[in-house]
Amino acid sequence: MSAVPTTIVVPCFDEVGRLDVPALLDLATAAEARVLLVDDGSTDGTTDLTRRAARDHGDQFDVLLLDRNRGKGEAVRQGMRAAVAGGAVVVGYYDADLATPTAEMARLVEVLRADPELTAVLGSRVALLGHRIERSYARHYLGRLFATVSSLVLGQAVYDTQCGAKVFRDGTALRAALATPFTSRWAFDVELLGRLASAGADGFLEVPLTQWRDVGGSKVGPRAALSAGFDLVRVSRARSALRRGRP
Ligand SMILES: Nc1nc2c(ncn2[C@@H]2O[C@H](COP(=O)(O)OP(=O)(O)OP(=O)(O)O)[C@@H](O)[C@H]2O)c(=O)[nH]1
Ligand SMILES: [Mg+2]
Repeated sequence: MSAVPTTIVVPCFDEVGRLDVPALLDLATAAEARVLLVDDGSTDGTTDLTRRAARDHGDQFDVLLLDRNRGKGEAVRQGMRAAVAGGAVVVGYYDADLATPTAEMARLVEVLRADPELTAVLGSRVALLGHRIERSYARHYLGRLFATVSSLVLGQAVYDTQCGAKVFRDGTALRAALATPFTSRWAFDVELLGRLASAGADGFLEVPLTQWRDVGGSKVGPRAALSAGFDLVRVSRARSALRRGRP
């Protein structure tokens, strides 16, 4: 284990078909971190799987069970709060589908650990020459649109708000940002970045991933994409209200 206590939160909702325990063990080893599996009210056997993983590999895995499905944002928030309350100084989140390779997530953790000035390191899916970013055109362009509007909402340029691989440093800003539930279910990454900035955090860095691939079995369909759009409007309104000094 690294000298810097580190936890990677993995939100899991009905992931019995995709949750790869050996790969997550590799991640824990490579990132010198504990992996906190947050079971988001699963009904498909994920609960048994995560419990067994934590029992068999208690030196690397923990499990947090939410009583009912709360959505990815709340699962991540609860997991990150539990991690920092348990002493983690570096805390990240990572999608259970392994769309980001474990070695890439471990690299993001290393980048944050190596530079005390950094508060957040975000994986970014940029299709650069020599990188393998395998994403359908539809998802790519929807993602570009979402990120462009998000950048306007946040008032700073972010290339990829939605990548499910991000790492943060504990501090007053992070604790403030995680204190209350996000108002949006799908745009919570944007809301988290906005809250951190409002709490005075700086030191954000996007790191282009060298590999990323779309993994089948996503539960995010067209309806969710539409809700994410409405969520952004909500986040934008909440940020304006904050600037005007109203709750
Ligand atoms: N969709 C969904 N995911 C959840 C929920 N709660 C936790 N998760 C976790 O969030 C992560 C992302 O889920 P995916 O279905 O891959 O969705 P995504 O990566 O945002 O979208 P894709 O780009 O379509 O893969 C996984 O680790 C899920 O298990 C929930 O209520 N709904
Ligand atoms: Mg995914």
